[in-house]
Amino acid sequence: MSVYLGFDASTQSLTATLIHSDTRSLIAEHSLNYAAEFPEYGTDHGVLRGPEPAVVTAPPLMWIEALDRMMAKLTAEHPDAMSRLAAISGSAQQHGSVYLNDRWPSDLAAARADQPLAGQLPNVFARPLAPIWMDSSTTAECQEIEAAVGGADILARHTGSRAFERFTGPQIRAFARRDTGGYAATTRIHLVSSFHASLLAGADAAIDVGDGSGMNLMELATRSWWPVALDATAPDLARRLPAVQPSWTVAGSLSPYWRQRYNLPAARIVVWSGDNPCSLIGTGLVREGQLGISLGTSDTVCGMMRTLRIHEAGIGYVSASPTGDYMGTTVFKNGSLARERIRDSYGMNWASFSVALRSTPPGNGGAMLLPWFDPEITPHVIKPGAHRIALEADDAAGHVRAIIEAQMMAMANHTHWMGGDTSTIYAMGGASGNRDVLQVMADVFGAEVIRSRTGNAAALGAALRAWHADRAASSSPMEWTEVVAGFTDSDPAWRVKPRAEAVAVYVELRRKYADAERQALEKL
Ligand code: XUL
Repeated sequence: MSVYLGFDASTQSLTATLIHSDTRSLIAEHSLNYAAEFPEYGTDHGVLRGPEPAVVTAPPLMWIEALDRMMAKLTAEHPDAMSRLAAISGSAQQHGSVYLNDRWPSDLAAARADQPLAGQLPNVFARPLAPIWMDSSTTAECQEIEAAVGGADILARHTGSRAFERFTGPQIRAFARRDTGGYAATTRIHLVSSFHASLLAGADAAIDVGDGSGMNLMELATRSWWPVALDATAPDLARRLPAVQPSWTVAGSLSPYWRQRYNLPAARIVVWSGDNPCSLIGTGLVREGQLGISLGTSDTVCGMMRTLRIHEAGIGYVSASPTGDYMGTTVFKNGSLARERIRDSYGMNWASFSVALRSTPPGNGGAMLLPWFDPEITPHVIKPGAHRIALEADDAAGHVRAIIEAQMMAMANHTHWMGGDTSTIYAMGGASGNRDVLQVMADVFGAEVIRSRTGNAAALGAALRAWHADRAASSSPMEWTEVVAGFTDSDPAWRVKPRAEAVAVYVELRRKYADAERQALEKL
């Protein structure tokens, strides 16, 4: 009986999903919330914001502690399953980068099993904090990189996207410029994903092509680092980056630290990937054209593509997918934190939030909100601010409907470029557990919305990737459709159909919303 473990190191929490491959069943799913479990790091929802609001980081030491605590929990609660672990992989928030110095390889390899790992790695960082995907402070670097490679369209054609503030290349350039000493001391730059995989393997793990696509550094056609982009980004970058490898690469086996500390077998460590590529697998979207919407810290719309389709003007981005194909992704930064902001500012909980949604009509009587509380990725908004249109400040229920309608309309309006079949939408992520939210999604898209049974698609996707890679490494490869079968079936109780009258309202309202967006952007 083989057991596979998938992690999801997301912005706000670390989740672990354990599966049995033989019985195609879920053994367990556990989550640790960073802010609640590790208050000593002082994060707010897992992130740190400095005096400059555009700068957003997270402490990598906290991630190490979380990995240790999760392993302790899993082995205490599921000793039998953990003793049969065949392979482990993971998913992580994309784009974030970890800067390590020359002590990293030796201190990691020498870690002793009788002491926690974080306490043994305080000196391996060339930069104590990791910039993450929510950072929007690198507009100048984006422009410089685009200019140096010959233009935004050329960068998009080669790497899958124009330069985005949160992408790793612009972030590396900003660090190399703002802290030349820190950059000089950096001998290795990992993504959040490859950093976690390295911790498990006890040595540098490769960056997978899926997460590597979110850096503005990898050439999609060859799936290797693009020297022109490396040169445009920072001096002597090639030697600081790990290799980039297919998503089913085995990076090594579980290091002695974990084996001895938790009495675990030498499970294969499969390279980690980004949360969006992993969610695609965990929702079973392995066929061309199926569109998935994840309602998480960020809201994202993803779909698998067999052939490359680039959005050169740069609304969304294209990456290599874990299946070996391509995937399109469009990201909306004001996701769950914006929903929570409305919930909290009107003293609601999720139950009263739902009541408010049900008590307001589709179209909200013409009241609208452009919910750019944080700088927005889609559309590109650097100067944050929410814009209310015919919406009274004290109208609590109106705000609830306005935020959900705005998020759904923005997603529907900005994702045409991905092509794809919008007659059925696969919903995932925390807020997909709210049927009233899914009803708005169904009505705005005019599509049936299906929710998969799994709570955490990214962690499940990581566990399934571990299984797929383990079989490939054992010379008995499986087709992706076979890997996901049974695990990613939709829940018949969670199929939400569009209502014709509401669909008609949104056909009109989506145009008005697009106009309102355009006007607001012109004034910024
Ligand atoms: C993707 C993106 C976010 C993060 C965090 O481009 O920035 O979805 O991966 O979830």
